[in-house]
Amino acid sequence: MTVKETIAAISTAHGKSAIGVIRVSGKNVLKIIKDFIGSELKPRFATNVKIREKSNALIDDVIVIYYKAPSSYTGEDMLEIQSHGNPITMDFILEQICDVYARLSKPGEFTERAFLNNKIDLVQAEAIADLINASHISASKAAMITLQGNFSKNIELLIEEVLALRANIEACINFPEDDSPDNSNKNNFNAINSLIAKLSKLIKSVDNGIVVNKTPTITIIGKPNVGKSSLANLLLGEQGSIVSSTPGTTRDALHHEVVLAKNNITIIDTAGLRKTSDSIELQGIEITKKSINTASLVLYVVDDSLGFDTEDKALIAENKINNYWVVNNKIDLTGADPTMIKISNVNHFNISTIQNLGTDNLKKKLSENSVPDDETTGTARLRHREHLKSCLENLYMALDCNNNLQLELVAEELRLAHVSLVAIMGGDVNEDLLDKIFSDFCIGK
Ligand SMILES: Nc1nc2c(ncn2[C@@H]2O[C@H](COP(=O)(O)OP(=O)(O)OP(=O)(O)O)[C@@H](O)[C@H]2O)c(=O)[nH]1
Ligand SMILES: [Mg+2]
Repeated sequence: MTVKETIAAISTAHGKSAIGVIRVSGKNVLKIIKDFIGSELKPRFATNVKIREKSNALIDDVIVIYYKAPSSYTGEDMLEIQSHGNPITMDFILEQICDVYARLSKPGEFTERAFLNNKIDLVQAEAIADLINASHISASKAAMITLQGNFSKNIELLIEEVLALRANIEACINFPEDDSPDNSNKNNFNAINSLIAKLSKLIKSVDNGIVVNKTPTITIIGKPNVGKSSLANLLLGEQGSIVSSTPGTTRDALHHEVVLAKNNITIIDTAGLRKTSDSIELQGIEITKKSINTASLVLYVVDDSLGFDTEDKALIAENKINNYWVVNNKIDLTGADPTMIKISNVNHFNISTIQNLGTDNLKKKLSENSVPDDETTGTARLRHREHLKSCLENLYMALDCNNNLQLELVAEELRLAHVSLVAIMGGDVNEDLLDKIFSDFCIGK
């Protein structure tokens, strides 16, 4: 365990609340308990104490808990002060601590210490951030699965297998006279192939883990003036986008954070798509295309009085939009029924944003379908995928070299495969990567 400077932070969100938590970690914790708290603390027991300033004036009546190293979140001595949740009181207590015993922590520094003190691996540290940032309950359940170490366990098993195979092959290179049957070309082939199969399966679950970890994004597109912004506002529940009868009102992509059936979702209202030579509109259309690429679902809005025509069909095909629903808006003008039907596996909704017709249908279906519900594989990140992909490439290379009876090269490819797997867990991690990962955390975590 490494002992470093003592750090302190307010771990609860800023603002007034019933209770707020101030956290301290490091070698000065015992000194803080003795001099500042002024009371003996039994580890892991909640103790009610009074916090006073130097002049002895009473500042707050709090609960304190001491976590003795290494049985703490960071692996160091830690202190948690549960004060009344007034930011002024909390800042005052924090200042008193930081004046003498500690410095303010950086974002994610408590978790970084947990990682550096081997309490958790890097995948688990990332899962803690995923848990805090989860935008829906499936994402938080998935983050918990990864935090429990399921994904790490799979990587560890792969590392063990790669190491065992490497050891066999290195032995065969160094002692060729020992013609052990374990090192036959066919056995190597089978072992590498089995690793490839396991890795490919893991990459699939990582893909799933990346999707569940992302905030679902619904991008609204369609021709000008069809009611895209009106639909965005309806889902948002307030006027987030300007609505006007002038075609081409929305020019940028407007991101709205919406809560749909207790899930946080991003709605992107766009300039839409259409054939034009106007340079500003062209820029808007480029932004629309980017928003289509990041969407988990596209809502293609049509003015029902004009109908879904060949141009709409062409725009969808040209932009390779696969996961989309059609929304026929303005049915108050056509008298169409506010129904939903499926045509060639695509949902078509008839609605009127102005008269609120069919909109509950659409909202209900969006709530049910816009959030991925397969949390079983845990959360994952692109970083994991990249390492697994390069590991897979090395294994395929190892297979080739094994077919060509180039054992030294097989050993080298397996070494590289091993390096990629270790990197996922945070082995040989450099400071830049640590900074990048932990700077995404909140202060006090
Ligand atoms: N009759 C009727 N008019 C509507 C409905 N929804 C929107 N509109 C009107 O259609 C016009 C365009 O609406 P917007 O929501 O600005 O359409 P848009 O697709 O965002 O338009 P651009 O941003 O210009 O591409 C406005 O005058 C709206 O009041 C509807 O359900 N029925
Ligand atoms: Mg608009």
